Amino acid sequence: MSESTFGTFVQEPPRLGNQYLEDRVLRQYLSRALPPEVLSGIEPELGEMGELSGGELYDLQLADRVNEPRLVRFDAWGRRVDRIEVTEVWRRAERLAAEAGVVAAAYEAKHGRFSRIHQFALAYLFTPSTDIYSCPLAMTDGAARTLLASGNQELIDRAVPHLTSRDPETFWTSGQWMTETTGGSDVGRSETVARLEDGEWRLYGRKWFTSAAASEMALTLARPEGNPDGGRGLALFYVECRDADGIPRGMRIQRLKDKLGTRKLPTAEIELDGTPAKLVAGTDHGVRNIVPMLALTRTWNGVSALAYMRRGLALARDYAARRVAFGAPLAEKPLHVDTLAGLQADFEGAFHLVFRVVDLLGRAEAGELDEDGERLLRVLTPVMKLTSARQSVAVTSEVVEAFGGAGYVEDTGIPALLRDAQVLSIWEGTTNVLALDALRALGGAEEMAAVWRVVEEEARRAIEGNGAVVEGLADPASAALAGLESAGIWLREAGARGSNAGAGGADALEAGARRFALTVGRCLELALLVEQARWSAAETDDHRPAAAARRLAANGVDLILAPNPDRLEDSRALANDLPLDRPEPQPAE
Ligand code: MFK
Repeated sequence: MSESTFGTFVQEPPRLGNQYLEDRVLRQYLSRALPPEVLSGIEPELGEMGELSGGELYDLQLADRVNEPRLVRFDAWGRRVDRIEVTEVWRRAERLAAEAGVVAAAYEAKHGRFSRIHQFALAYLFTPSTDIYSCPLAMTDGAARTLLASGNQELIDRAVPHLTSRDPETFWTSGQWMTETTGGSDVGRSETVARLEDGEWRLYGRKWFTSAAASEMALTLARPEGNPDGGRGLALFYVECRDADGIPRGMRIQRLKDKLGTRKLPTAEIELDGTPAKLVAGTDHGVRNIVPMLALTRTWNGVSALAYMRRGLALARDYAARRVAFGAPLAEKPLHVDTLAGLQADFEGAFHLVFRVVDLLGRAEAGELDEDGERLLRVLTPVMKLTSARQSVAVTSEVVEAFGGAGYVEDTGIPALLRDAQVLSIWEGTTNVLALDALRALGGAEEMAAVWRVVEEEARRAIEGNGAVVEGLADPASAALAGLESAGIWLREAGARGSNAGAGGADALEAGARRFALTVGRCLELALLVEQARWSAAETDDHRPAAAARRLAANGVDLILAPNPDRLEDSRALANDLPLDRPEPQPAE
């Protein structure tokens, strides 16, 4: 049979090179943020990780695409084993993560206050080619930090050397079991109880979303019998999940979740039925005691949000150079160019906000952050997490579209980017819960002004820097400051009304929290991008960060709508589709 002469065109797929060497944004940031001797010390590792990420690991990821983790409940002879079999990428990722020190680098602290930048640069390169293996690593990092903060020497000696090991044979990952059927956000409603039986704590309850359920240990919350309701009545517990034969200790894995994305990540429902556990830090205040873990996992979330944006844009950019339509490569088509430029600007802004938090975290851990720095880190952590996560979902959605129909087809590997990014705005606190956390971080009426001053000073520091003027940065700089000013006005006015809960003031404060937090996030992104743009223009004669700043300003950074009590009524009517009273006639101006 002769070959068909129809349909002979075959599109070349997008390709990736060394993901460190090709990443201008990361490399320029590191050149600015790190002393030259630190940069030259870590560059070989970053180059190796970049090579793996764009080469062998990426190929393996595509080849392993259809495999998913499996729960094996029984062995051949009927013994309940509840074993989770993970995918080939995960097995490779676990060894690589240990050997490359993707968690360990932060705890070895070879580079002092720059150690977190070192670690998270590795994590950022590792993440997009390892099928969300960053999830167990994030929780592992968070567990190590939480145990260290607890001062519980027995548990520190027992677990931290495993969590921070570079030896794959001794490396452990940790779970973080918080979510129950009663609430993923309102953790204080947890129903799991802890009973002291023969001098040992045992847990009884059901954990409804336990990510990376194949981990060796977990930190979890349970209510010691007799404790009051709410988060204060919970205690933080340490659990070693399996015995020497690999059988779960006093628990059953009921099933793995069938999720929209992160399908390589075994997320389980676990029934705790007498699980042996140890108290980490007293018999109450469990929510407060797990906070160090949340701060770390939220930072990992931001870094992962960047990693997904960067991977999507790298693929879309390469594809645009190969794909011809209407007589020219997409890379030459003005509308496609305009679309990619808008996405790149959002990515660059997010990059600098996330890495500013990483930088502050490293300084805090090295004991080099003053009180204002601590305030800034506290408030920027939720702001960074929620802003970058929303951007990652938006950017990866556009990346799918940038491939046309091919982006919608599974075996290109593109749809998984969007599906996996979608979780980033949900787990570790949804956008709305984190917006409320940002308000919590701003403190009560007295403290608010002091914390807000620190946020404004951060923007001014970034924008004004050494005072060097760079052509073309005046407009983005004023857009960032004007947006923050409008956020500050909102905060003062809504904050004042918020203290008057009887007049619906508290509702108005809560209703505006998301717009407020996103405005703060985007304005700080722009200010920090201006800072990078000034440095890049002066030190490397590279004017692309300045172009990104101009474009981010044009994308829009101010989402505040003037606080207006009537809007609450509008929202209630719209959200619940309820009748709305005719508005009172407004007096003529
Ligand atoms: C790739 C990246 C991977 C990331 C890993 C993904 C793994 C996925 C696993 C999960 O998703 S685990 C589930 C994650 N769940 C959450 O993040 C819960 C979201 N909900 C919240 O964050 C709520 O705001 C919270 C549970 C904290 C509310 O609980 P409560 O009991 O109503 O808290 P409350 O009373 O407001 O605060 C208790 C204490 O903690 C207070 O301190 P005090 O006791 O001293 O007064 C708070 O100030 C403090 N606190 C709360 N949040 C804080 C905080 N302190 C510092 N930072 C925070 N963020």
